[in-house]
Amino acid sequence: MRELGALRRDASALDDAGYRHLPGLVTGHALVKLQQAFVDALSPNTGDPSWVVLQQRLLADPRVLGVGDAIRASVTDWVGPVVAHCGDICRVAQPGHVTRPHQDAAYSRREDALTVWVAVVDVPLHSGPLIVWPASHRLGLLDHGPGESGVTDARLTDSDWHGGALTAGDAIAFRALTVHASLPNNGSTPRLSVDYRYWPA
Ligand SMILES: O=C(O)CCC(=O)C(=O)O
Repeated sequence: MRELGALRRDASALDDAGYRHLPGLVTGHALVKLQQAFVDALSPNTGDPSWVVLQQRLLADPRVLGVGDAIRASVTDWVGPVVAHCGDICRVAQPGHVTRPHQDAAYSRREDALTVWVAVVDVPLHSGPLIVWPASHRLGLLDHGPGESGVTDARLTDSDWHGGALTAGDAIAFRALTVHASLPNNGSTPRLSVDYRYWPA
């Protein structure tokens, strides 16, 4: 695996590589409030929430919505006007979790969408950061297996993945056709993140 970092930070990366690495995209009060929203939603006082309940709590939370709205301004600079909150997901990836390689367009059917995945906590390699297959958006929509089994394309085994440890507030923006996955969370704590999704306006 090669580092995301220095390679793909420039604005043209979304077209060339299908992703853009955005260290420190969310900082200061906005980051603290986003983290607190997760703490509140996961508080033992409110019970162990199911996936649906967690999404209902967090996706209606102004601290989560506010970050997505702020990122929309940047996304508009990169790709033109977009609509925010088009299928956002707040993730609590428990120890043992791994996300199989997939393209979001296989599920959303929106090849023109853009995702901005934000680390809510520090994500060292052993906690399962997001990784991307660079330039895979140029391959078109690939075959996906049933359920969440992901991409079945044989080229996957030879692909050169980009990824690395992330700090809270770091983000990766990627196109809906860019194949992405996560490393396994081999840590002892949940890996928290939000994927904000944007569609052309
Ligand atoms: O956070 C993950 O493990 C997966 C994220 C993802 O698939 C996405 O943002 O589309």
